[in-house]
Amino acid sequence: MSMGIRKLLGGAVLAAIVSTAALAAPPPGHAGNPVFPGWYADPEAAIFDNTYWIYPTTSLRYSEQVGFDAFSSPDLVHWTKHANVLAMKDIAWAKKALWAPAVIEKDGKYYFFFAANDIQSDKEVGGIGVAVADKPDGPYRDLIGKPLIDAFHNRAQPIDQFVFRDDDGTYYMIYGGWKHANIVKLKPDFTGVEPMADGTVFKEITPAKEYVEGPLMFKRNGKYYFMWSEGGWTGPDYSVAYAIGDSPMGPFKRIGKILQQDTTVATGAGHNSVFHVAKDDAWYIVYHRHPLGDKVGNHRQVAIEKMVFDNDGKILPVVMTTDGVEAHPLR
Ligand code: FUB
Repeated sequence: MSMGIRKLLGGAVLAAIVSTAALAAPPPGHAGNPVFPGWYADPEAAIFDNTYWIYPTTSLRYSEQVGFDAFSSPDLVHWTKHANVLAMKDIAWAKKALWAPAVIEKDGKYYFFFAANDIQSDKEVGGIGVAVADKPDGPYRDLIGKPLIDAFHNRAQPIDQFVFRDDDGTYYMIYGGWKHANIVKLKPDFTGVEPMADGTVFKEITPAKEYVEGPLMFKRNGKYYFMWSEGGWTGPDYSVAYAIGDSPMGPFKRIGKILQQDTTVATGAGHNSVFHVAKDDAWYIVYHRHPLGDKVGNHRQVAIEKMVFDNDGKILPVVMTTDGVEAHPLR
């Protein structure tokens, strides 16, 4: 669309037209964005047994945010919904709201880490919990009957956990809201945390003053990539930035934003995770965003785009689309 036509139409009309276009069918062989219907956020991306999985937050009012759905796909285009794989009624200590899954497989079991109750101080019960199942789609049951992390450490709210397995088989959890990020070493059976080599249990790795929440870590060519969200999740400026370090503990220096609103596509793009397809080294960023012109904070939808690195290993700015990615079968 030319700039002249854009000006003629004005922002509101253009937003309505673009929103309608977003509902149109994607080109053949493309996933389309959002990738599945419904208000969902904080997507956790995982590949289990040659199948793509996305575990999102159900983005509703707290009183309705009482369970998790999961989505699976053989090719990034065709998605199957698995309803209510973990429910609040099966977590005795969870009373208020559930969000931000992190799901891993170990020794044939699936571990589902989640945040519950949105605790505002150490006086409240809640924090980060863990559930276990025999299949990726559950049913998941609470592993330890209490939160795994139940208090503030280094001023980090115990939410938004991500579990990272290093090459030596050590599992770390990176987590934290309220502008602080911690890393902890998980016990091999995930029933708790244990001290790291230097004796620290809760090590702060907040990478920059802009850090807000939604941390994620992955390793590529021997380097540790740390991604996180900045801005407020209910508004348009929510975005994703990253750093690269030589160890899971950093130090991490912010390189810059790689995903942010595009006023012709969507706003509030953040809280991401990634798919890495080992067979052809393809990378995808999975994130949530608000539809254009929609000011309701919980109106978040899950989208996927290609994630591309330059020759120096830097992540190129992500281009948000409504077409979504092309089919990428795993089998
Ligand atoms: O979905 C609830 C909150 O929204 C998450 O904890 C944040 O990361 C933000 O995405």
